[in-house]
Amino acid sequence: MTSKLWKLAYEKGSRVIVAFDTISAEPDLIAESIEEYAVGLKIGLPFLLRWGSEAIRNLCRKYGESLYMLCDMKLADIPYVVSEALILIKELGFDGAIAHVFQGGIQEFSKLPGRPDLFGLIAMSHPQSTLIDAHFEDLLKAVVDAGAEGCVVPATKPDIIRRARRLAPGLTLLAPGIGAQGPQPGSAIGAGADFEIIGRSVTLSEDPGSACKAARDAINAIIKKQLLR
Ligand code: BMP
Repeated sequence: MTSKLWKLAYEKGSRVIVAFDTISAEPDLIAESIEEYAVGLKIGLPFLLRWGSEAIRNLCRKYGESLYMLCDMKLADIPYVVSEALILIKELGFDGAIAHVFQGGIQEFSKLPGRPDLFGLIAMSHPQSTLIDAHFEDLLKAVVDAGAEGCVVPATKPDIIRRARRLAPGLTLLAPGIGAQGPQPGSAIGAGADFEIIGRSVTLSEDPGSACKAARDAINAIIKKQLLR
């Protein structure tokens, strides 16, 4: 799976997934401005609580062809509840979902028929995530063994990205933490990630379209350099 994500990435020449958590304007306005430059849209819990599930359904309906729709509610529950949530996530129109791995049970909910693409979170970008980071190799193994499509790796910790890339060459690696959390666009791809997740530096920018385009171009310059190497 993840074929839609990769297909759109090649068609649009973009590895940018924009995170909608806190946004500075109507969702539709921002989605429209980044549609051309981003490959996907990641919707988080603050967005759901502020705008509601109908707004999400509308975004999926309107942008679901041109953008890969990724649901990020940080699922971390018993496999039965995660499975229920994954069914509803798919019904809303999402292509993929992020789930935590540390709670155990990914082997079970990854078997759910008709589920969205699954990205297991194996380490986090904030400095305090020491407990989860200490176990990232075990968590990565659980993701691979479960047959999930990919995992979330921290852009702020390139050594973890490099190690994950080496240990799991076939997984799609999504890296959040670009921009507002420090790292420059392109740095996570340079370390081995496949996609960069960018939130505030696009969504709170005065011109989200230009900010997204600039990130896309910076990432593409790094990819070009890698190809020429
Ligand atoms: P921002 O670029 O505004 O920091 O947003 C980053 C996004 O990536 C947020 O949606 C956040 O939930 C997510 N994220 C993260 O920042 N670090 C992680 O380790 C995992 C995430 O999913």
